[in-house]
Amino acid sequence: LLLENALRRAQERGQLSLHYQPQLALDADGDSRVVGAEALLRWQHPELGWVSPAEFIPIAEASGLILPIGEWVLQEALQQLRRWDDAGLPELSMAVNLSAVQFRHDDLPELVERVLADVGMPAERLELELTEGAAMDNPSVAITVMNELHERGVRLSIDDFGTGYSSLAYLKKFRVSKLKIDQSFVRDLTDDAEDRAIVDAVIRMAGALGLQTLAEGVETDGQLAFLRRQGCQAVQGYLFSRPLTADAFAEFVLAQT
Ligand code: G
Ligand code: G
Ligand code: MN
Ligand code: NA
Repeated sequence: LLLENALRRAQERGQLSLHYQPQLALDADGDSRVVGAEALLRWQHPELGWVSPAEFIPIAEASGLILPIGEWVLQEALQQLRRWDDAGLPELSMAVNLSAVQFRHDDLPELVERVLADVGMPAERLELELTEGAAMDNPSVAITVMNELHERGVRLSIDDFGTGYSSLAYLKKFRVSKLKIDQSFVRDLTDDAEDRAIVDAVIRMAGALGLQTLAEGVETDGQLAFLRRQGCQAVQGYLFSRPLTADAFAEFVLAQT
């Protein structure tokens, strides 16, 4: 409860911020280039220091605070995208994490449309990340919401893919454009034949269903080489960069070109 009250004040006191982790496309010629950012929420409390999202997101969800916080995240991330455009960065996409609570909320498609319009950002530049749990919670509602977001031009990806209990039957019905392969499958890729088999199967299945794949938690050249060979389209991880402040992210992107 103490943490909940602190979190309630965090937003108005400017203790929340976003960090951005580069997402890179793997080109056919063996190159990689930054094509997007994932916005990751950070909370710096004056006494507690940095509070981990793993700790405060569940509190934000249980208390309903995730709705105003989530709206702030969406707005801030899209405004940042505009600032990067103005600073001459290439046209990037912005990935924003959605919690199940936000996804279930009636207003989500209208809210997303309104924030995009306020910031003046085309819907195609935004990608919303949803976990399997959030989608499978109520699959028929999920399908409706996904369709409404799709009609507005917003893309959806399934986050932490393979760790939840999404049924393959639903994957066919869900309007998603990308599977983010969970870092738990990527971590031991070079020594674990089973993880290699799983990642290979996910990439092939995604290809057959017309979905993109992005592997998370890529930390080594060996992992990258395997992913590239299997046809994974995009990667994210410490091998390239940790989540960065907005300014550091801009420097990172400008340094590669
Ligand atoms: O950045 P880090 O690894 O500490 O993030 C931990 C978890 O918090 C991840 O599962 C991530 O998806 C989640 N998370 C980070 N930012 C947000 C956000 O803005 N909204 C929601 N719902 N979850 C977030
Ligand atoms: O659940 P979600 O994928 O949204 O959360 C991503 C989390 O993974 C972030 O907290 C981010 O800091 C973390 N992360 C990103 N890249 C790596 C990586 O290469 N290795 C590890 N261990 N964690 C990573
Ligand atoms: Mn994510
Ligand atoms: Na993830």
